[in-house]
Amino acid sequence: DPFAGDPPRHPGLRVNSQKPFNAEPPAELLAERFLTPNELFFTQNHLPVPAVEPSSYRLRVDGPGGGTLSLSLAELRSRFPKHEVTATLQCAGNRRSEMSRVRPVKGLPWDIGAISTARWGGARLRDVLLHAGFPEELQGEWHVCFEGLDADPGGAPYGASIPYGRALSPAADVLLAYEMNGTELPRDHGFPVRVVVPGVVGARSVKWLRRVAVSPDESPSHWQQNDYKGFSPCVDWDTVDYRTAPAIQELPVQSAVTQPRPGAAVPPGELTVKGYAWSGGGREVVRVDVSLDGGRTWKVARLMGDKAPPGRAWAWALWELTVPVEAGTELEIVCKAVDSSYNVQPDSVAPIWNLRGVLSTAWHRVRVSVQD
Ligand SMILES: Nc1nc2c(c(=O)[nH]1)N[C@H]1C(S)=C(S)[C@@H](COP(=O)(O)O)O[C@H]1N2
Ligand SMILES: [Mo]
Repeated sequence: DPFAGDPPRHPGLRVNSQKPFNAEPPAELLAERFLTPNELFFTQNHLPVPAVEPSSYRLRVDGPGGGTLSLSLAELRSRFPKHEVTATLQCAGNRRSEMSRVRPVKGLPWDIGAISTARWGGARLRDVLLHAGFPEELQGEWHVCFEGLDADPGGAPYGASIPYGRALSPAADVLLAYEMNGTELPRDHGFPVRVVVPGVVGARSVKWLRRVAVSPDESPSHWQQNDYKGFSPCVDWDTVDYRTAPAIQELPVQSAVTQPRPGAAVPPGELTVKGYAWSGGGREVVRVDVSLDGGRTWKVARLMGDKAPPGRAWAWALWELTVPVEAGTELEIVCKAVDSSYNVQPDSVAPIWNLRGVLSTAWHRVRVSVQD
């Protein structure tokens, strides 16, 4: 069993697949803390978790002149200043289960929890690339490609890439992280070193990082080329051509209600609705609108959390709204967020349906009844 060496996990997680391990925190707990505790942070593994001996770990960085830089964990920690960033990671498949209710899609049935937030600590990718001899800027199209230590049975590693400009930009805060919420990275989250690309789809934040290379082409990995792309609702598995769509990088604006849960019976009196909202590319969430009547009338939720520097809102906003509710009524709670570019979420799922069930960002709807 290639998964026999996987680490133990928290029993409270909602498991979408055991081998490879894919799990999300229960929705009620998701927005209880601004920083998701490590053992509840959602996990998406495509392959078995590699066992890494920290003392023999080396990160290989292919330099510009054909040479390679090899860094031990101790060197990564000591040669580069430690930089800390609070960032939310979201899988492109978050909320996929709502999309499959419109029409079946291929992929794990994530509920609203394929998203979590941590304080990451590590070396800036920028500092490591500059140290390896790369320049601040390169003319033309270049990509920074990452490979993980996890590989499929044919030996192909997990891989992904990001544009060179993002990797080098001091304002983009891309990390080679070795700490998560003040402790070493847990095995499920990439021990000993992972990439963290704030504001970008989780798939590019490569875990168990073994190699960094700069290339005129995007990563040749299956997950860069033939997955994690969006298509029109008219495209099906007979007609899809993955070469025609760009790889997902920055994600669109997203929000969801974490409390109450669908189908709940809530007591009359004061009801507190809670949730999260986040947008990609460092775009701050500027407002969350909440409706209790399916979207006919709206109220503005209270946003919680610290204000981020402009264009660097990497972490989610948690929000709350307390409203009076009457016994015997049925509520259809809806939330929708607005980001700093005034991007909004689409009102329904069908027009954004896609065969892989990614980018599921329609208004989140939760039906509850008010009962004594
Ligand atoms: N090496 C490696 N990195 C990986 C993955 C993987 O399977 N292998 N999964 C990716 C995907 S699709 C996501 S959404 C994030 C999830 O990170 P997490 O498990 O720490 O939440 O890791 C990304 N990095
Ligand atoms: Mo993902």
